[in-house]
Amino acid sequence: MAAVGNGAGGDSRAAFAQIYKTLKEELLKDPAFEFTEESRQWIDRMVDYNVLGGKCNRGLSVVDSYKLLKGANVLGEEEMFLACTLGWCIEWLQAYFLVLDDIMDDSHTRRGQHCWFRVPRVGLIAVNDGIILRNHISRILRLHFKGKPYYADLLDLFNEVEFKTASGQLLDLITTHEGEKDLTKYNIAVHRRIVQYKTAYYSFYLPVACALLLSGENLDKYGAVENILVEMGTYFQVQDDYLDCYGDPEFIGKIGTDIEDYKCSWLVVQALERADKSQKCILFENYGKKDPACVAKVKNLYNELNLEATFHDYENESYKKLIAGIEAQPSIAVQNVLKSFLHKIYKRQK
Ligand code: DMA
Ligand code: MG
Ligand code: MG
Ligand code: MG
Repeated sequence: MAAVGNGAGGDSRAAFAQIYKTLKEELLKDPAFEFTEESRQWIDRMVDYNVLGGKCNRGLSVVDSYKLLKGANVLGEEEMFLACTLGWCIEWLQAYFLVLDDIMDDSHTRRGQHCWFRVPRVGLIAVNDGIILRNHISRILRLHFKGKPYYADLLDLFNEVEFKTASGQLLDLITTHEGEKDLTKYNIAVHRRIVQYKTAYYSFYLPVACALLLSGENLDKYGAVENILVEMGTYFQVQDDYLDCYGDPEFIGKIGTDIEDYKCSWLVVQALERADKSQKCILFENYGKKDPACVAKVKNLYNELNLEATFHDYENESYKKLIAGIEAQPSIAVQNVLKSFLHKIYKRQK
C-alpha cells in the first residue's frame, strides 16, 4: 500500500495525527485490564484531554529527524508507523509531566483549557492519571517494538530521560524554597542546571535519540549531538520563561505563574544581575506573592530594566552559537536534523 500523507514538512502532521487514534484504541482494548465502561471512558477522555492540543514539535521531530537521517522524503508504511509511534510516546511523556507540573506549579490553564486537575471531579485523581500516562508509554513500546534489536536501548533511553526530567523538576521545586529564604541565591548557573534537566533532555535529546535508534545507530557515538541538543533545550526553556511573562496567554494557551511561584526564572536572574539597590528592594518585597499588585510591580521592574531587549539579544546570540556548533558536525544529515529542529523553535511566539 502506498504511504499516504507522509511527505516532508506539513504533511507529516496528518499521518502523525492518524496514528494517535490507532495507539489510543489499542490501549483502550488492552486485554490486561478489565475496564469497566466508566473507567474506559475516563481513560479515553483523560488521554484526549492531556495528550492532544499541543504543538507536537517533539513528536513530529522524530519523524522529520528520521527522514533526514535516511535522506528520504517519504518513508515506507512500517517505518512511518514506527517513527510516529515513538513521536507519540514522547507526546505521552510530555502529557504525563505536564499533568503533574501543573499541580505542583498551581497553574490554571494549559493549551487553552483548564489544567486537568482543575476539571470538576478530577482533582488529585490527576496524580494517578499521570502515572497511567507514563505506563501507557511502556505498553506502546512493548506492543510495537518488542523483538526489535534496539528495544532494550529504547526502554533504557525513556527511563534515563524520565529520570533526568524528574530530577530537574525536583531541582526546580526545591530551589524555589531556597529562593524564598534568599532571592540572591538565584543566578544563571542555578537556572542552567534546572532547565537542562527539566526540559532539554526530554524535549530535544529524546526525539533525535529515538530517530537515531530507529536508524540503527549506537547512541554512545552521539555525545556531541547530545550536547548541542541540550544547549538548544536550554534556549527553549529561556523562551518559555520569557513567554511566561511576555507571551499572550490567549495565544500560548497558559497563564504564567513564575512570579507568583517564586521560580528561578531566566527573567528574575537577569533582573537580579541588573538591578540597583532600590530596584532589588522592590524585587525582594514583591517577588513570589500571589497579590496581582505585587506581580505588577515585578513586571514594571522588568520593563524598567528593559528585559525584553535583553531577551532578544540572548535569542540572537544563542542562535548564532547553536548554528556554529551545528556546522562543526561532520555529518551533513546530522546537521540537517539539528537545523530543522532549531528552525522549529527560533523566535517562537508560543
Ligand atoms: C516545564 O517547566 C518542565 C516540565 C518537565 C513540564 P515549566 O513549569 O516552566 O513549564 P510550563 O511553563 O509549561 O508550566
Ligand atoms: Mg509549570
Ligand atoms: Mg514547573
Ligand atoms: Mg514555564
